[in-house]
Amino acid sequence: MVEAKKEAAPALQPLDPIQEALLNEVCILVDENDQKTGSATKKECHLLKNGQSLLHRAFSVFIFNDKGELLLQQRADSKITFPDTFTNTCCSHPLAVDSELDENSAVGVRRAARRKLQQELGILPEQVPLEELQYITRIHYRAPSDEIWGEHEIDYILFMQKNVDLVLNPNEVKSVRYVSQDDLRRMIEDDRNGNLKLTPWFRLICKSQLFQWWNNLNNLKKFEDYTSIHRF
Ligand code: DMA
Ligand code: MN
Repeated sequence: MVEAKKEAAPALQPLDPIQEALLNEVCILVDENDQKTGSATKKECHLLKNGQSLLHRAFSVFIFNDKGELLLQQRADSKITFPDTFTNTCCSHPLAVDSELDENSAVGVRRAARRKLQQELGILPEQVPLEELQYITRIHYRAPSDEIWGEHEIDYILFMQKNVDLVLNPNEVKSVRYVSQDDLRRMIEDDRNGNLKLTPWFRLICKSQLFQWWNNLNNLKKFEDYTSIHRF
């Protein structure tokens, strides 16, 4: 009897089907100076090869309410990278389409942020006028998520202070909370003690300039820096 040929072991863990479909999005590849070099799928951008993944453009949004509290999200368990971790309001990638490639005043990145604020948190675009999303600066960092997936990004930091209405997308977001600076300091301590997990980029931003920016929500212009890319 001929034995049936054994199928090769699947390379990847079963993925959430909605998140797996989103791996076909096309992201923007950049060099270390954030100059566009091409494009690649979200999957290609986040699959580690020899512990490295392709450098691509991303954004991190920080929304504050009128009390000056920061809106955090806990990522859903279905997220392929960094599930169940606490992080800033919303993160994702501008796509390689004309509207989101537009580098004029980082408008492409801000359009992408408005798109994802709606898709993840149900914030209507009317509540996110592009001119209110304040672009501060860029950071360059890398972080593995597990042995298969990881991040390697030039990340645009965007701030907005506004009371927004939320309708959570459970495939993206497990929970949200508004935190004061003291609340966040306690969470940073809990992350250190292993009682909860922050995402690596949020950890880096907390450690570097977040609190300084946070203390100057009405006066952020002086921190705008569109020439440097802060490397971590
Ligand atoms: C990617 O965020 C962007 C940063 C800054 C880490 P993400 O994993 O939440 O992206 P997406 O929501 O598109 O999966
Ligand atoms: Mn990424």
